Amino acid sequence: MAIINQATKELQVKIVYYGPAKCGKTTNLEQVHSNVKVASPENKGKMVSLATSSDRTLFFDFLPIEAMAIKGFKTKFQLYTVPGQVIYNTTRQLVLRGVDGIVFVADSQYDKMAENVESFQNLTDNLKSLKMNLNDIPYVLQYNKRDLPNVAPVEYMDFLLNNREVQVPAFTGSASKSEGVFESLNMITRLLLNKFINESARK
Ligand SMILES: Nc1nc2c(ncn2[C@@H]2O[C@H](COP(=O)(O)OP(=O)(O)OP(=O)(O)O)[C@@H](O)[C@H]2O)c(=O)[nH]1
Ligand SMILES: [Mg+2]
Repeated sequence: MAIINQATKELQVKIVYYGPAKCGKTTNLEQVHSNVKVASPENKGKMVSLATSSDRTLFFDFLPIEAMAIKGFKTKFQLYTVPGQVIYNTTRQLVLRGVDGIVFVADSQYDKMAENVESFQNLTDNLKSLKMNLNDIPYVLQYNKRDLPNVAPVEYMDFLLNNREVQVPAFTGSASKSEGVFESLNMITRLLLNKFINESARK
């Protein structure tokens, strides 16, 4: 649930990057952190990462971004990644708490399809355990690592990961070259802000 502070006119939104181990979630946040354009430098938050020595996320990465004012509200996006390694499921559940929007990052390499599907299933299971449902949460898909030679066709990845009743926006990307990173982030923020505007219009 987005945090709306009527007193300070602030809207705080939590976006979680989810996906299997080494699919490129941390890389997405690093690219956003290096390339995001903000009105003034103090609007650019510090990126906090808790990683093992081999750069695997141990707990999560966190990057706050202050964005434009909308309907008189200052919007603050908090970007988080989960640790993709299967063993860290409790941490994934913790990071998912209070999530508003999700960028599901999939690894496009053919031999990662089973891990992608497993991670997507793990996402829906973890949301269920938090009494949330993916149908109610805006999310986008990012088919990452398209620069590698052994990638699966987009249609096949759509078939595996974007086969729910309502199809969601899916982007191809190479996060390490910053491709697809802002396309995914812009779309999820647009979906979230539309939801906020629609909900506040109904009140
Ligand atoms: N070739 C290629 N490599 C990438 C791409 N995106 C990320 N990588 C590399 O993949 C490796 C894993 O990336 P991370 O961003 O650490 O992956 P992660 O999803 O955060 O992994 P966990 O924290 O273990 O869940 C790193 O060596 C990245 O440089 C990409 O688009 N293409
Ligand atoms: Mg990581």
